[in-house]
Amino acid sequence: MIKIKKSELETVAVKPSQYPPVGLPEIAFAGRSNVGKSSLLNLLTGRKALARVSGSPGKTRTINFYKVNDEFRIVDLPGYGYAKISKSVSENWGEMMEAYLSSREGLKKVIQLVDVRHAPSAQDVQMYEYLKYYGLDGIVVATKADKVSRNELQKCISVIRKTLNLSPEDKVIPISSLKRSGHDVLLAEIEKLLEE
Ligand SMILES: Nc1nc2c(ncn2[C@@H]2O[C@H](COP(=O)(O)OP(=O)(O)O)[C@@H](O)[C@H]2O)c(=O)[nH]1
Ligand SMILES: [Mg+2]
Repeated sequence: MIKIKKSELETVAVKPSQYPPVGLPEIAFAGRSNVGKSSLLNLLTGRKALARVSGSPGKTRTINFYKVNDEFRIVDLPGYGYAKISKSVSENWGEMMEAYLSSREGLKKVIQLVDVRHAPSAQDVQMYEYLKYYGLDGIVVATKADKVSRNELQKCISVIRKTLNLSPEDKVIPISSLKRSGHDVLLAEIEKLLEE
C-alpha cells in the first residue's frame, strides 16, 4: 500500500496556462460543494489542514493541485451545486471544468464524491455522465459514512448506484473523514491507477 509521506499544495489555477507542468499522473476529485472533498484530501494525506475545510459551502472557485510524494497529484476541482452563485460564476465553473477534463494530459481518473445520506442530485448525475463521456468514470466515494448505520449503508449505496446509473464494475467506496475509515480502500484504488 502506498504511504503518503509528503504532500503540498503545488498550484492554484483558474485556467490551463496556470496548471503545473505535465509529467505526473493526476487523480481528481469532483463533487458538490460541502460534500467533503477537502476533508478527504486531508485524511488521505494525513494532514490536518492541507486543504481548507469549510463550514460555508461554495468557497472553492479554483482548481487546486496537490503534489503527493513527488510522484502524483491529487486535484481538487471546484464544487458545484451551491445555489447562491451568480450565473456568470456558474458559466465560468463550466468552462474551467471543461478545460481541465477534456484535455489534461496525465489525468487518470476523476473520483466523484457524493453524500452517502442522499440520493445523488441531478447535478451529480450530470457530472457522472460527463465523466463517462471522457472515460474518467468508475470510482465513486460515498462521504460522511459515519452519518448512517451499518444497516442503512447498503441501502444508501444501492440508491447511489441506481441514481448514478453505475455499471456493476464501478466502485462505490464509503468513507468517513470524521471516523477516519474507508480511505485505505481508496488509496489501494489510487495505487492501482498509478500502476496502469
Ligand atoms: N460527519 C462528517 N462530516 C464531514 C465528513 N467530511 C466532511 N464533513 C463536514 O462537511 C463539511 C464540508 O466539508 P469540506 O471538506 O469542506 O467539503 P468540500 O466543500 O467538499 O471541500 C464540513 O463541515 C466538514 O466538517 C465526514 O466524513 N463526516
Ligand atoms: Mg473544499
